[in-house]
Amino acid sequence: MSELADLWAKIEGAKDCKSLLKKYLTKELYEKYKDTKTSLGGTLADCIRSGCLNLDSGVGLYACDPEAYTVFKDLFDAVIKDYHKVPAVNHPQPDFGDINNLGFGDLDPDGKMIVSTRVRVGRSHNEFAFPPSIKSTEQRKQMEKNTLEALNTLEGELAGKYYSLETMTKDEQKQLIEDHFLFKDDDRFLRDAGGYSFWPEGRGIFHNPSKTFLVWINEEDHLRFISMQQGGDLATVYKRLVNAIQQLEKKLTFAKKDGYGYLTFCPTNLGTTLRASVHIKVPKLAAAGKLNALCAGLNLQPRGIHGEHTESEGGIYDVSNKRRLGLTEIEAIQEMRKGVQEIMKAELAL
Ligand code: CIR
Repeated sequence: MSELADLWAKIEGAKDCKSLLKKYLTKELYEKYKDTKTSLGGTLADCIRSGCLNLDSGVGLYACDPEAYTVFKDLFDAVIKDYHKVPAVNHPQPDFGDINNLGFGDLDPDGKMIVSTRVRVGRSHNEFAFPPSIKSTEQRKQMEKNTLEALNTLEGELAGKYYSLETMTKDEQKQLIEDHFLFKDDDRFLRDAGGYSFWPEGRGIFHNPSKTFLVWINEEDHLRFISMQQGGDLATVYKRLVNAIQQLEKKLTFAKKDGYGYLTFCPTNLGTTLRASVHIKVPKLAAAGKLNALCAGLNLQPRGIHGEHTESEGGIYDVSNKRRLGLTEIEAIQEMRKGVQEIMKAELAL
C-alpha cells in the first residue's frame, strides 16, 4: 500500500475523529487529489500526514508549500471557511493603517493591569517549501541565509544579533530560555508534519539588544516576526512590527495570494497571520468565571500565560485577537484594542 493510501485508510476508518480534515476529506476529494503534485513536489500525503497520524487533531491539515492552497484548493477552502468561520475565502488586501496616526497609545498608562504587550505575524518565503516537502538541509540553510542577509540590513532599534540553534553557546541558550524566547521540538502535530526534520539545522532566533523585536527562523513558519515590551503601549509595539515588516519586504518576497492574504504553513494562521496579545491581570473576572464568555463576545481568545492549553497564574491571562482572516491588519489590531479596553472596564467594575 502506498503511504497516501495508508494515511487515507487511517482517517477514513477513524469513527471518533472530529478534525476538520476528517470532515472535509471526502472519498471524492481524495480521488481528485491523490496523484496531484505542486511544482515543488508537494503531495496530498504531505498535507494530511499529521492529521492522519494524530486523529485527535482539531484541524489536521497543513500546507506542503505555498502552492498547496491553489493546487489542493477544494480541501483547503473547506477547512479554511470552517475554521475561520467565513462564508467565503475572500481576505482583503493587507492594510496596516496609518501607523503615525493610530488614534490610540498606551492602553494602561497607569501600569495597573497590563503586564506586557506582544504582536506577531508569520511570513513565508515564496520560493521555498514548507516542512513536509522540504527535502534537504541545503534548502533550510539557504532560507536561513537569505533571511539573515535581509535581517542584517535592519537599522536603529530593529538591528540585532542572530543566535543559531546549531551554534549557540550554553549561556546564550540559558538566557533565551529565561527570556521565553527559545522554541522547542515538542509538538507532536508539528513533528508529524515534518516540522522538526533536520532539527536543529537552519533554525534560530534573531533579536535586538532591548529584546523588543524578535524573529524566529524556521520554527513552525519560515519566519515569525515578534514585537513586544513590558506594559500596555500597543501603539509602539504595533508600529515597531509594521516598520520591520515594511523594511524586510524590500529585501524578501513573502508568499501571498489574492483572497487568502499572507500564506502560512498551518491554515489556521492564514490571512493577516497576526496575533496581538496582552498579559493582563484580571483576577476578579477570572474568579467570577466571567472571562471566557466576555472574551467570546469580543472576538478575543484567553489563554494561560505559558501558551495555548496552559493554566493561568495569579489571575494573569494572555488575551489576544481571535480573527486572523477576512479583516485587515489594522482592523484586527483595533478589534483587539477595543476588546482589551472592555475587559479592563469590566474588571474595574467588579
Ligand atoms: C491540529 O490540527 O490540532 C494541529 N495541527 C494544530 C492546529 C493549530 N495550529 C497551530 O498550532 N498552528
